[in-house]
Amino acid sequence: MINTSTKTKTDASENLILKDTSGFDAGSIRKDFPILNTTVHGKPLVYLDNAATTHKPLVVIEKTREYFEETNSNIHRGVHFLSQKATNEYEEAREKVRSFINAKSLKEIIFTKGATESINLVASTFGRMNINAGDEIIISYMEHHSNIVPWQMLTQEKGAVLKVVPINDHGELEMDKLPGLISEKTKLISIVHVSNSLGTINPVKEIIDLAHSKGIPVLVDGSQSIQHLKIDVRELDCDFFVFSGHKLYGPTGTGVLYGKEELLESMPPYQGGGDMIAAVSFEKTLYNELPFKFEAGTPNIAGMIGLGAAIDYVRGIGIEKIASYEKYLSDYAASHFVDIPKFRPIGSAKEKVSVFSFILAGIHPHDIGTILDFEGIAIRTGHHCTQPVMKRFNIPATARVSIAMYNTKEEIDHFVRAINKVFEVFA
Ligand code: C6P
Repeated sequence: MINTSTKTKTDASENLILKDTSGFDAGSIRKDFPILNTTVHGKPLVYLDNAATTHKPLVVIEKTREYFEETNSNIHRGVHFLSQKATNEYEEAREKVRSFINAKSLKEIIFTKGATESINLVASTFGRMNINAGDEIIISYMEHHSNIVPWQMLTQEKGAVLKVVPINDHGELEMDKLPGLISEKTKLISIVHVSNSLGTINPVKEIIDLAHSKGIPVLVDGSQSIQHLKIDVRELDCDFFVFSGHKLYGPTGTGVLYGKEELLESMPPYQGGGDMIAAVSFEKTLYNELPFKFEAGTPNIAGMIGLGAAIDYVRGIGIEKIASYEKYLSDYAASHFVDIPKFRPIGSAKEKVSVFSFILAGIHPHDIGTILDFEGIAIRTGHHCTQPVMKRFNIPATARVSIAMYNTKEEIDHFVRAINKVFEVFA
């Protein structure tokens, strides 16, 4: 199924897929993603909106279908065969996640419905327990709203203070400002690993080491790093790491909160309900052990099993191979984007993943997106849930191209040609 050798390939979007020279067989990979055969407005789909969500390989689609056809049952509560089968498959998915990010224990892997819920969980539990009036939380200018609003809600509730690490004109953190923002009142640093609107890879290890030297825990939002970089939570030594499964080729409605066991043990539950309890009476409830203490109610069983299949798929290819192909494609894209007239990149960090935000002077990003859509090209336009980034660059929105392992050089060429149509319309 997966073959990383160099070869020429064909499929329904054949005219967009030619021989690539990086040694990574994107053509073979594309065959695993049925949606890539879709046509949009009569044109082959060119999907360059992977930071919003990635498409799902057949193994993920088949795994979830197989679950509903052959297993479908509630977990952790049935003595019958199917319930135990569903429980086993669900817990196998947890082990796949654990091993993928190299967590120490299964107790450290909490399943959620996405990165947003994972951050809200930490804010509502760790945050409510540890942040008091006058305390400080540090985030950055390039956070996704889901790593701003929960902390804003918490600081407002507690009379605490939110401090923000600024970013420079390249869209990099101004790291020299961080030490000055830290004080003895700092109770948490919550920082994005890779920016969804700028593509910047932040030096999270450096931030974690600095924070730990002052006894401050760190949450890393890995929503845009998990699909591009090798993640080792023990090597990073982060206290919390969150991501969404749907950006890692898994189903929507799946997410992960990694937390160090001792921290998770110390935190109160998030939601109350079934499965998170050991014993309930009207007087008192004893909570379940980790990780179940944080997983109230019937979860997205099929989704998490699908995420397990997505992790198997990515591991089968190798995240390093994916990263090096994406780097090759990014370099190719960057070298062609500079030739586009009036092209202004937003985010030109030295360390970047395959995410390109840009504006074309005088043309609204929504118009760019709409015209490209008629060429079969899907990009995202808007503020990307990072309004402070837009404010920092004094723009209302950007157009964003985000590349995944199934994209090709020829798709980038097609995109560059299609941009000419935008200029024709606005001539
Ligand atoms: N970014 C994008 O198009 P959820 O919605 O919970 O799956 O992920 C939230 C989230 C958190 N952090 C970062 C860095 C993200 O990029 C996202 C989701 C999508 O850029 C949708 S706005």
